[in-house]
Amino acid sequence: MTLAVCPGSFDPITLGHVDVVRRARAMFDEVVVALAHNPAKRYRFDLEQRAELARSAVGDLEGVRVDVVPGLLAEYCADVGAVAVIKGIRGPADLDAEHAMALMNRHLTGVETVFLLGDPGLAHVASSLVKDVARHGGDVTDLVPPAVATALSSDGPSQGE
Ligand code: COD
Repeated sequence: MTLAVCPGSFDPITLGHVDVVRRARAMFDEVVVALAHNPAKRYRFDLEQRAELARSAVGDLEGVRVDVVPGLLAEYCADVGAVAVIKGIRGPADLDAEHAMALMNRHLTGVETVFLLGDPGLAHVASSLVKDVARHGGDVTDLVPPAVATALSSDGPSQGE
């Protein structure tokens, strides 16, 4: 049984994230969509909201579950017996940011990172841009799962990034 972890902020989960999760599931027996803390971000949705939106997006996928990382991602991966961290790469900027994290995670516990090139048709889909479009009244229904589109349209004033 092989288990992989797809970590992220998921603030909120987008169709770009879901595409990576689906493709990871095609390669591993089990996939955990793992909400972890990124200290560089201020979240619009709190942890429970982000987890709930992620569950609504991937809950129907067999072998996929949602969990919360309480601390270091590398330690979480060791605890759950993950063979790999999966990261989606939209372009060079993503790879640049992910490179050091992958090396650090391997340094910490030996966990390897597998990079999946994002679907080019979803390369423009970023949680931050989706929030900005929704904040200004734009249509995000073809960028995010339905529950996320609803949450973005009914959500209160933004707390920033
Ligand atoms: N297509 C393909 N991939 C995509 C797309 C898309 N349209 N959109 C996003 N992605 C990818 C991103 O490139 C990233 O790989 C992943 O999806 C998650 O993205 P985000 O933005 O939701 O999440 P991040 O980048 O904020 O997540 C950072 C973590 C929370 C994973 C990181 O900070 C972390 O590991 N924190 C835990 C504490 C820790 O261990 N720190 C030490 C790290 S070395």
